[in-house]
Amino acid sequence: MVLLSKATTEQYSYIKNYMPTAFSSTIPVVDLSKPDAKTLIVKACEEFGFFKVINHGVPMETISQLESEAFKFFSMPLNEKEKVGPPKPYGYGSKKIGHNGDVGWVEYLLLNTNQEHNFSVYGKNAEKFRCLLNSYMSSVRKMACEILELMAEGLKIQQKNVFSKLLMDKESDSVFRVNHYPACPELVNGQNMIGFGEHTDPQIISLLRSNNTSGLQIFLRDGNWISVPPDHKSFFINVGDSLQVMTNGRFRSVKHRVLTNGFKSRLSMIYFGGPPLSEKIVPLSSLMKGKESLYKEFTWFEYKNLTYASRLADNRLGHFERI
Ligand code: GA4
Repeated sequence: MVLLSKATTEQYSYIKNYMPTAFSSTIPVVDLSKPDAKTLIVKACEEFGFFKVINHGVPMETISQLESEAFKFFSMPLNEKEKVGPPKPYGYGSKKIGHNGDVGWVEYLLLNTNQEHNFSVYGKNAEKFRCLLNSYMSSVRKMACEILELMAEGLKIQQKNVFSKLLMDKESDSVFRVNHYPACPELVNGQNMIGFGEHTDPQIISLLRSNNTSGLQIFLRDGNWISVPPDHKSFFINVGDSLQVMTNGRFRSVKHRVLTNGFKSRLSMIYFGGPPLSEKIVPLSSLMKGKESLYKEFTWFEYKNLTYASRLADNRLGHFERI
């Protein structure tokens, strides 16, 4: 990544009225190997839309090897990285996020989990990178399905695979993202720059892991941002907007953002589990029990189009709320 001059950094957002937040110890931790996992998952999704997972079953070996390949990719010269092509919709991006003017102190790779990419442009380690990505993505999708099935059980839904089948569908519109946040040399009046601005994820569920560098923050219902202590061995799970709708608002998608770190670079990898484009995103009838749907009907295709036409911080679900 090219270092930015002070003049350039002025275009970037800073945290307004930034108060250093203490690392939170309130983030729920779910041990997937324990019998109470399903109850804890439901509680965490209702209260935070966010939780940490341990005993997740993704081999640490795959994780560290992929992380090291990703670091190698991002250390290549910009013109080499740009050979991957722009992130429209999949490719390499730097500083610009989406297509509507959002920027952040970040460079990234966006990949579609179902498409074969042309890895020859990824430098001499292309084949290794491709294999590691494939095995990481299939382990993480397996974990995502396991979590979604525990959710269905915890919600006492008879059809255990009601959510997970959407990720298992061969048309599932899932995305994989690798974000690299270089240590940010520019601190203005002690304020950290935004790496990735606040937003909710539009899909069903997101599974994130990072190296041991802090930066991720989540927005609590009481109106406070809290910092998520980094933990390179665990995964962090976000409820996405589509799951909020499918549970008729019982689970809430979590607003989150990433701040840059002044000293260390942060590398995160996120699997966004999405449904097929034609899927209708509606509350599950078993969760309605005579209640009205809080949302107008839409397909994932319609929601995705709206997402890509919006700015990061926009309230996308607001367009579909019944008043
Ligand atoms: C947020 C979640 C995923 O990273 C993503 C992002 C997408 C992008 O980077 O192209 C978006 C963003 C995300 C929501 C609003 C739009 C689209 C950037 C942006 C400004 C890949 C996604 O699906 O939605």
